[in-house]
Amino acid sequence: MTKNPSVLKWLEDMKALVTPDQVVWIDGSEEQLEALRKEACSTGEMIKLNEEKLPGCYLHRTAVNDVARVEGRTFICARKEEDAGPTNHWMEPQSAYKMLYDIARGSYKGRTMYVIPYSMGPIGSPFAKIGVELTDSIYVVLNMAIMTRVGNKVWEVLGDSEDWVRGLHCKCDIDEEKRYICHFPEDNTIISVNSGYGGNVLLGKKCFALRIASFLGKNEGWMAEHMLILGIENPKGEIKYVTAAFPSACGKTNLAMLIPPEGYRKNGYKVWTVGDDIAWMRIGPDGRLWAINPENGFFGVAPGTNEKSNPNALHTTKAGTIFTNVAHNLDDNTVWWEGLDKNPPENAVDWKGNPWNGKTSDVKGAHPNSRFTAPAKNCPCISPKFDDGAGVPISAIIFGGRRAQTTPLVYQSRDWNNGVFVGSIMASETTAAATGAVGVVRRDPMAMLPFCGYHMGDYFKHWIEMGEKLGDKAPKIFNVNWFRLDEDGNFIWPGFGDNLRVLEWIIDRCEGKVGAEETAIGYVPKAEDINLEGLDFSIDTLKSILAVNKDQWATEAEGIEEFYTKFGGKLPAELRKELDTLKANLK
Ligand code: GTP
Ligand code: SPV
Ligand code: MN
Repeated sequence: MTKNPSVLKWLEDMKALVTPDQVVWIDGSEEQLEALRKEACSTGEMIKLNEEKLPGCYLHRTAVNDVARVEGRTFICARKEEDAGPTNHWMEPQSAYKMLYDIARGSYKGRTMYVIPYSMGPIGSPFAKIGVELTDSIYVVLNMAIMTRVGNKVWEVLGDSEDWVRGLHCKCDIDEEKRYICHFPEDNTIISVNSGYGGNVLLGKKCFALRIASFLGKNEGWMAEHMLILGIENPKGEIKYVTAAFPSACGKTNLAMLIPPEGYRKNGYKVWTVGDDIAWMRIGPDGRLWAINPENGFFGVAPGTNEKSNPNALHTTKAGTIFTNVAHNLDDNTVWWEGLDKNPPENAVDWKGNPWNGKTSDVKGAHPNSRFTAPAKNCPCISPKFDDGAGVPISAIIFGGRRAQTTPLVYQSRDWNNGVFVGSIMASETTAAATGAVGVVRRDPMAMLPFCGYHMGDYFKHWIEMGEKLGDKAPKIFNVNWFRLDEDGNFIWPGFGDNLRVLEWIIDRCEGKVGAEETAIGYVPKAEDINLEGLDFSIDTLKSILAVNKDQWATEAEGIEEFYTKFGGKLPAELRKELDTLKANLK
């Protein structure tokens, strides 16, 4: 398969450690993947779904204690503790290797080692990076084959280079007490043990494409971000691309696949999906910021996805998709989740594997973090630029989170550094995407709190420096909040497709076509500049969610002040200055 000495040496070492019965090289062929699907079905690891309704689709259930990322057990193993920074858990690398090897030793006994060569980014793109994942799970192989570009082509591109990321995954016995997701940025290495859940084990995704890649990006002068990428085509056929960073389960997939409201569709607006979770961005030959999506599929949240909220996502999951931890409808061998429709199946099995009647049961059929793994090419609005190794030029960067109050529907930063400040102070209510309490407001800078592979103070500095390099070609920076609640706890803004109304204002601002109101926090739209045509939504309500409440923001500023103390001397002076300006503005 490959004669790459660094790959072969590492493989020999890992084989000696985990002692598999056999080694299978994943070549990327459909025949091999099909044989693995059959094998997984024969052992019960996967269930083949109704071939007529869901061709090529499968259901998998993870262990009940293994349904989300585990931030408390995720480590950055830099040689110096300071390099992991105050927002990451740290372990000294030598003792981490020892502990992990002790857990991994002999764990493939009686099992098969699958060797997965994969490319993050279109193979051969100047943005792309290569990884090799070793796993004892067919489910991981099949998911990686959807989420990344796998197979022999990757070896060809790699040649004898030593520039690739090592990933060892051992399922072991899914023991929570021995679950570790460890990253060694200085060694380009990831080791994940005792889990079988996506974000912990699909090592190309969060582990490589964010934690390791953010570290590489800082050293090499590019950016790896937790961002969707989408293109907005106007009636003249011009396409502008934006990226958006929202924390986990805060609407990236939904915004990336947005269907314009009817009036916009009639006028010829279209939205093109380039990515739904991760963006790698570099300064292009023209001095602008260009982005690719390093992934090849979508690992999306199932609950809440329906014909109204996100028809494109739903359509994307109709073939070649692996569903994880959703309910199994036994009547027609299909799947169901909360929020799919108002007709839950009566004769079903819930995500835990127990018999389940959706009409009478008071427990959920699908886990709130149940997911679909679907090929990007299935998406009806996938961008023609999806496979373009040069990427797409970015006009605007949008930050956002889930805030019941305080943060307006949308505002624009004054300039790049103020925009970095806006990203650094992001806060959002926690979701089911990670284990732990749900609905607690926490600071999540740039939606990267769980994913930044080094000191977050250095990460802020890297953002500031990217802005210096980009100069007047830098994208404009905005913040959005679709999640303001009324007194009864209902979302005020309709969201989903109607978010295009806000994107239109953002694009118009980038082009200098529309004015704004300057406030203490930045530029807020004049209510009449947000197009409400065809929407049953009053301009007064709009004003209420555009308002900047100085008392709430004064409390916010105190919270930011406290949050910033974490970074000590590593907090860039530029951000300190931005906070002082905010406080002065609020006086
Ligand atoms: P990860 O894959 O975890 O990174 O999540 P994500 O950011 O892609 O989130 P996703 O688009 O899957 O949305 C998560 C949840 O937010 C779903 O339950 C959606 O229904 C809900 N959601 C998304 N967009 C909106 C919106 O505009 N308004 C409201 N109210 N809810 C939304
Ligand atoms: C997220 O949690 O942000 C996800 C899903 O996109 S996971 O792959 O689990 O990280
Ligand atoms: Mn995500």
